[in-house]
Amino acid sequence: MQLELVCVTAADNDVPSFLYCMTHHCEGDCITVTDTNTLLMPFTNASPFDQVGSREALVRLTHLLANKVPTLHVTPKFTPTFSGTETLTGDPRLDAGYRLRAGSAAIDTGTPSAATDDIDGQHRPVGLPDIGAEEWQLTVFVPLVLRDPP
Ligand SMILES: [Ca+2]
Repeated sequence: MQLELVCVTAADNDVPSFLYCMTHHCEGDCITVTDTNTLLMPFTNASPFDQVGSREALVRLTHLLANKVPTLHVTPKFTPTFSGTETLTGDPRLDAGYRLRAGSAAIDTGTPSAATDDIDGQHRPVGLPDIGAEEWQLTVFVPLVLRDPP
């Protein structure tokens, strides 16, 4: 079984874990989880991995931004193979709508991925890829004054 997650934002959920994997439910002998540019906050742990039988798990994490996630992986019965782990910490500075704000640790800290649009349907990346569902874009409001001609 293959599970690929790209540019996910998971925040303020009322559950302790983002992703629970149990190889007992896999077809075949292995589960492969590829997780790229994911933003998590807060969770007790990011990914518990459990096993029944002799099946194996491969976990590829690339550019995970974890904020208030004290334990990334819990492996109660076996040790999956982790590769490409590149975990970042920092404040994602999400607003009430879970959008990135200026100064976010997620801005320009991701890696190129298959995602070509963000959650708002806007093209991504802008500059370097961002972590999470949204690609932050600087918005400048310019005052407009209209007058009647003299
Ligand atoms: Ca960017």
